[in-house]
Amino acid sequence: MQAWPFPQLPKLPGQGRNLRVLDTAHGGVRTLDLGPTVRLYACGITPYDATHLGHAFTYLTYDLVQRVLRDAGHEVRYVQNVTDVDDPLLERATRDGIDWRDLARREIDLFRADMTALRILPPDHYVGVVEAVGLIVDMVSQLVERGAAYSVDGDLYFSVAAAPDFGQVAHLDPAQMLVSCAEHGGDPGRPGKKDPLDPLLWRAERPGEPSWPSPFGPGRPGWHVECSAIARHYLGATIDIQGGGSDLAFPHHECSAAHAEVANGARPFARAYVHTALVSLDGHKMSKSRGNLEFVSRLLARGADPAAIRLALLQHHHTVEWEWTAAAMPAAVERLDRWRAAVALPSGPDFRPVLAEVRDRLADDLDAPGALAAVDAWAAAALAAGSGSGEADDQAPATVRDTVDALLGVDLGPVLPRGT
Ligand code: 5CA
Ligand code: ZN
Repeated sequence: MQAWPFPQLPKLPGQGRNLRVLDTAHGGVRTLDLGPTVRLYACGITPYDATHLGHAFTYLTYDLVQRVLRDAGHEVRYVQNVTDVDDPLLERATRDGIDWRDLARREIDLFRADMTALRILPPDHYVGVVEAVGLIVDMVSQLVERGAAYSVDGDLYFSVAAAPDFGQVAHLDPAQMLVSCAEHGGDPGRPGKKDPLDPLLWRAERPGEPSWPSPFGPGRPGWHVECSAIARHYLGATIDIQGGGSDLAFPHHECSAAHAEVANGARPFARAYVHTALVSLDGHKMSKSRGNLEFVSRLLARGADPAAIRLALLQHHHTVEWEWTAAAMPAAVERLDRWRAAVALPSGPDFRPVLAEVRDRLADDLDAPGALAAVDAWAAAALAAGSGSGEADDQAPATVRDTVDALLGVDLGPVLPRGT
């Protein structure tokens, strides 16, 4: 399906550093060993409700990853899926009395509009499960051939015992795995399974549910295998970075990796697993199922500047959980005003230290708060000096504006013609 438009990306002087990032599977921050082309996969939305700020924070993480990688001279191939058929989507459509396809279409359109407003770099391939059923059936068939699948009353399950590295993504102990499995769409208590953790690969047709033909009978894909199959088709058997919110580490990324590794015969599935910490509201993780949400579209409808929403998110490190509060927007607007005023000056302090610092901060595990502090310091110095500083550089405002645009994705507005 169609993604959303690619925003402008100014070219900056010089080149950025290699990315160091917290890799969940490795258990620490490390410099990624990347080739000229980096293959990135981020798990996309289940389109049954509008984009909340938690989703936006997660997609901002992979936007920053791409900006840092591109600035360091890499080409990025980026794929994102859409879980456009799954239990929560079907349940919501039934509850609201609308067709599940119409619900998905409406929410995907809204997501695209939100991503465009926030200037999130789009994927090269934006792929819905419905359009990828053939790829998914191929992967499930291979898992069946490899003896890694079995049937429980017609539903196909993957045997985690077939995956030697199962557990190496999230590093949970067995009791934690069971809890997390039950909380995230698994069915550890279902009788007839070989291991309570075995995930569903193919769900046999139920009355009133959408289904597709397959060699294992009509039905629909299980959740985890959609990402393994889509990633393999568009990026190959081994990818560089698998991303998503930290709620996806287990069981989703663990199981997607296990499916891919057994089907492809290549380990590991992803060289690094980058997870975004969850955003809360009213003391709980923002979630569609709980309903404690603040939507990007609602903020925009109330007249919020999308650049200010982006700044409000950038104020947080992607590995630290945080809570959205009403104070976030006024603070971001105030910062945005300061930055806009500073880049509108005819000259300002040398741009090189701030460019170097923003690059270094972002390459160091996407330290967005550190990058904001560097721009704050430059803007404060520029505004304090006004236009009369003897040390001032008349290229600085434009280059800082480009730095903030290219690396942080924040649009500070057009360059004012000289003399205005
Ligand atoms: N379609 C699946 C992935 S294949 C899914 O998890 N969809 S989702 O709509 O529930 O979430 C979309 C993305 O937003 C996921 O990466 C998820 O981890 C992330 N996410 C969900 N809630 C939050 C939150 N409160 N804070 C940060 N990220 C979140
Ligand atoms: Zn996924």
